[in-house]
Amino acid sequence: MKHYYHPMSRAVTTDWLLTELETEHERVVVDFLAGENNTPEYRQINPMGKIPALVDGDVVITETAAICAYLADKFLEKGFAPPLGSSQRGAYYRYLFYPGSVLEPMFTFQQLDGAEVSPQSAGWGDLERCLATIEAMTPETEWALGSQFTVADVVFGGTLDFAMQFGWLASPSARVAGYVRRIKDRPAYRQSHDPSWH
Ligand SMILES: N[C@@H](CCC(=O)N[C@@H](CS)C(=O)NCC(=O)O)C(=O)O
Repeated sequence: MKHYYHPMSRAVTTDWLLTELETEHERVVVDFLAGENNTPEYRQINPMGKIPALVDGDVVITETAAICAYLADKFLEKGFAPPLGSSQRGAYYRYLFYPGSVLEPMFTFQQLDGAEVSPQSAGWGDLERCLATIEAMTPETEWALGSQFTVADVVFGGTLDFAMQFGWLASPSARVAGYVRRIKDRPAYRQSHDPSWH
């Protein structure tokens, strides 16, 4: 495994977990302060240009919490995640998702006080990087993980659909628009988004 890392970054969290797991890996320092995250090679790994990233064979994982979840599952026997089916799974997911989706934006915005947010320190970077990442993560056919529709489509596709409806994603590419169309064509989607219900 290759861990793309910098000591002054969120990658210390993933480094910490790798250390707890006592697992062998290669540490690749990406000096984002010197712009090493902006090379085409690194953007291939993470179109967001963010660290950390973990490459395990063919598998590329970005986002601190996703990397931690992946490692916990890969080394399930080490006990860093409650087993599938355990009632603790609910609390576990909450601890994983709440920091990135709620705490980080809240703390970042409350620091602003009229100043502009720095794309280098804000986890969400900027619109341009997000659009490139959405493009890279959107499947050209079928679903996020291939032929099987999964929760990845419900969460990721559902967010894209929401963003289109609210005009946040004003000019989606044909690839994104096609994916959202496939999402909207699902009978369960239609049932739960039935306008007559309101
Ligand atoms: N949501 C991402 C955020 C990662 C992030 O913002 N990393 C910063 C360092 S702490 C970074 O790579 N900044 C470089 C840049 O955006 O140019 C995660 O949790 O992994």
